[in-house]
Amino acid sequence: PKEIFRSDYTALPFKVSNVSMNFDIRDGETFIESELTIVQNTGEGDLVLDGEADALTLLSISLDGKDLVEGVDYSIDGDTLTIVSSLLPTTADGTSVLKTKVKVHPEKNTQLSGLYKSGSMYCTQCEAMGFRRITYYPDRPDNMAIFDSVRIEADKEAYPVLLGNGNKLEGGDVEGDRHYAVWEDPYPKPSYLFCIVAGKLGSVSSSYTTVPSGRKVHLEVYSEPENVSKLGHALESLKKSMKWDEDTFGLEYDLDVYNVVAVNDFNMGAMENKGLNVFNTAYCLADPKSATDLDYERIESVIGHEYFHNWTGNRVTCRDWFQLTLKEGLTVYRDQEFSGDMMQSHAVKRIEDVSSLRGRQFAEDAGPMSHPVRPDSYISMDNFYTATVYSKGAEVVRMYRTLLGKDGFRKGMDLYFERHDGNAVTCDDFLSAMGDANGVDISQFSRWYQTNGTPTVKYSSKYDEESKTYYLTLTQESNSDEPLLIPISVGLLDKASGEEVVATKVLELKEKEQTFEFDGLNGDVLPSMLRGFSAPVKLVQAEADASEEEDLAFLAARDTDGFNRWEAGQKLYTSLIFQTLEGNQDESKTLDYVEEAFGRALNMDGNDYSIQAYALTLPSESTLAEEMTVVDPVALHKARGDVRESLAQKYLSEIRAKYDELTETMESSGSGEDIKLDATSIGQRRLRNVLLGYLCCIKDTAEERDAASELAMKQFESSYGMTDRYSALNCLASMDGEESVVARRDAALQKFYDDANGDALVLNKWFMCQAVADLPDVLDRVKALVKHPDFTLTNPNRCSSLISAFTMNAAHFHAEDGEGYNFLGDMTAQVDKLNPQLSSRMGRGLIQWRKYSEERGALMKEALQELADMKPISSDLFEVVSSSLK
Ligand code: DPP
Ligand code: ZN
Repeated sequence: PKEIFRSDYTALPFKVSNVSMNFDIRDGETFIESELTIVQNTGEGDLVLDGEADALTLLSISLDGKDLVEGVDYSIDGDTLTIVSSLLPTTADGTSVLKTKVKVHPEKNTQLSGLYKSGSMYCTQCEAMGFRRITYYPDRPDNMAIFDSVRIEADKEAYPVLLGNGNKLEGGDVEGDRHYAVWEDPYPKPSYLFCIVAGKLGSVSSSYTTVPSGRKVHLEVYSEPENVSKLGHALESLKKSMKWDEDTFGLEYDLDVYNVVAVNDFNMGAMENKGLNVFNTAYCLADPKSATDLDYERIESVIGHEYFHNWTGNRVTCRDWFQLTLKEGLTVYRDQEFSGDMMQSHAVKRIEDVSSLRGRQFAEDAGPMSHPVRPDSYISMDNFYTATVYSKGAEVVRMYRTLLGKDGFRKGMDLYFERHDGNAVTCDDFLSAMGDANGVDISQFSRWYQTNGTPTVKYSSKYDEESKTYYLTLTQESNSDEPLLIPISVGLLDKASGEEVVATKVLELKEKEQTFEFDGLNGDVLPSMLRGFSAPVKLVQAEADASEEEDLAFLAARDTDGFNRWEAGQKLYTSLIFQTLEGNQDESKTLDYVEEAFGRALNMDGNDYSIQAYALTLPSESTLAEEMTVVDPVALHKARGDVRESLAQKYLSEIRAKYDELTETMESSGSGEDIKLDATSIGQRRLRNVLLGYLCCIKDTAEERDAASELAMKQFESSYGMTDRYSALNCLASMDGEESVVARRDAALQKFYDDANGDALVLNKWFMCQAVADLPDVLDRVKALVKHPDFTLTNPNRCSSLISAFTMNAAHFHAEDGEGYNFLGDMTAQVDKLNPQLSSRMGRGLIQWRKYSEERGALMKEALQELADMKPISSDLFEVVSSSLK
């Protein structure tokens, strides 16, 4: 496998300006003709077309009407086809027309890249490098071409719907019970945004009129016919996204049609193909009986994400794949803001996003696959659709917003589009637009693009009584030799009164060390640091002082910043969990502070139910693991569980009273079949399920186990909506012991399975809740489920819902005998033969071996080595595995 470097970028000598294609879809094979108009770009070099040898059979090739001869006019070497440059245009305005015809086998394409078959439909996935599995082409994003005409022909009865990018030009019948459609996309686009779909599809449709242009856009969301009743939420979310982008960034949609197709077998969440998005069914289909609140929220945010790509990604795209964060970081930032607006709570959204960043991206950045948001090299680009490029990339964009302010950020966005619409550009271009639009030099900020790892910011402070001045000293440490530009949002609270005396202020940390002064104060203050998590860093107090936890307790109660109130509580929980882990909890006052914070959260007034739920939730094991030098997942799981149980015991009656009160409120507001999706209803369910979790973690005695399983069973049986039902099932799935308890667990699992009635997304949930269950024999259960008739390795959702879910079940996956590692290794090896994008994701479960004890690390390495020695191995998996064995 070959490593590609960012520094090696060169512009194309020749490029394709216009494309016409014809897809002739037949049973078992599809014939694809392409007509490419070739023009000079730099003119220096050969015309090299990408075409994957394993996928394409070349049937004919001609240039300007003349058949080309292999070895004379062109040559094929591995996955490229090179045309002798003397045959090509010699002037800047000359053109040549290259025609090729290839044959592909979509039915056999288990990689789900290029043209493939999912269930009864044909669809394509071209990002990042799938188009080279469809035809010979300069398959890189800086070749933006106009696809004048894409004709699709197929059997009329089996594939009545034929879709392409852009607008439909014409359609009609063809001899032999076949039919065709021709699509045209007037906007220049890179090949990764190409898409066709053919299938027997149902749909829902609507329209949206853009503002201010008044363009009437036809919106249509498609799926297999049996799922049509679950498409409404996606359609509504699309309209909300369109309006939000107009209101927030002045960006309008630019075609007359916007189609979305839900596909069951899909490697990603969704794909922003121009005018024809393809969605993983898990991010598109929803009804109250099958989808949780989280599913609904995720659909809205991913619909938003793909829609927002139309400007940040499609109209302005990436010059090369190293720039992926240019479109993904920016678009994730946009979808986060959209969701925050839709939820009417940016604090809730921020808590969720930061939790995910810490739980996933921080770990990635500390491991062998650590890379800057703009990587310097790759073997397989598919491996760089990472938490770093996406989530940390979004944090990088958020920092521009924090540094430049709302209006400054908008000015930067406007200039970015003004300069680059229709072009393929770089992260540097984005930075320049942000700086130039605001007349500021932010070149120092570019270091964020080239620095991997999570920086640490340390702070220390002192208050000078005499001058009534507070001095805050910040230092930074990172993998960058030169200091980063880090926005640190700070507020100050008066220690005596608890009032906020300095409102949120953005400090620009530009040096390795810097002291900021706040004068005119009335007395000593407490800083509320890094408000709203203003930078993706680890914040630590320089000298831990005796009052640190007292200060956290104060902030957990008094901070005016919703995110930081939550954060202070999380730090207290973390401290208690680590003390429990180390067995030295006794002398400290931490327990008092934690109980105080927990009790206060439990009795919070008002109806900010989601905030309340998150304030009562302990940090996840993956977030906690980030703070340990050597991770012992079994001990960590136990310590966290002990803290959880002790809180549940201490507050048992209050938790139960609150749970019952919420049950009553929800019933009287007419929950039943009418599942409401407003923030209050979602928050109530979220809180009640957190409380159920506490009530069900008390299970030391037979009576306690019986009571817990009875309560969970009651919720399971009485709830109509999936959120409450699935929460209850998750509690039940981890219950063990007496016959009555086991009987309830098994009955609930059976009922859930039966009620699913074959619904793929509900079955995924059924597999997942068993994979993450806290049962001593969970691995045996998972192995048995691999043999279940509904299990398959060919569907990424199904595979992940069992195998990847199990690897998240850290205490069991990391069992000391190493069986979890062997199991993952075996499964990964099998999947690698089918779908390398999926196997390389699975293989990541093993690569962090340096984080664990010597014994565990050695066992993980053994499993990795077996994968590394496998022949053949995909380059995707090879890159991941070898990175960690270096
Ligand atoms: N479809 C994926 C996304 O939207 C990759 N572009 O993030
Ligand atoms: Zn994206």
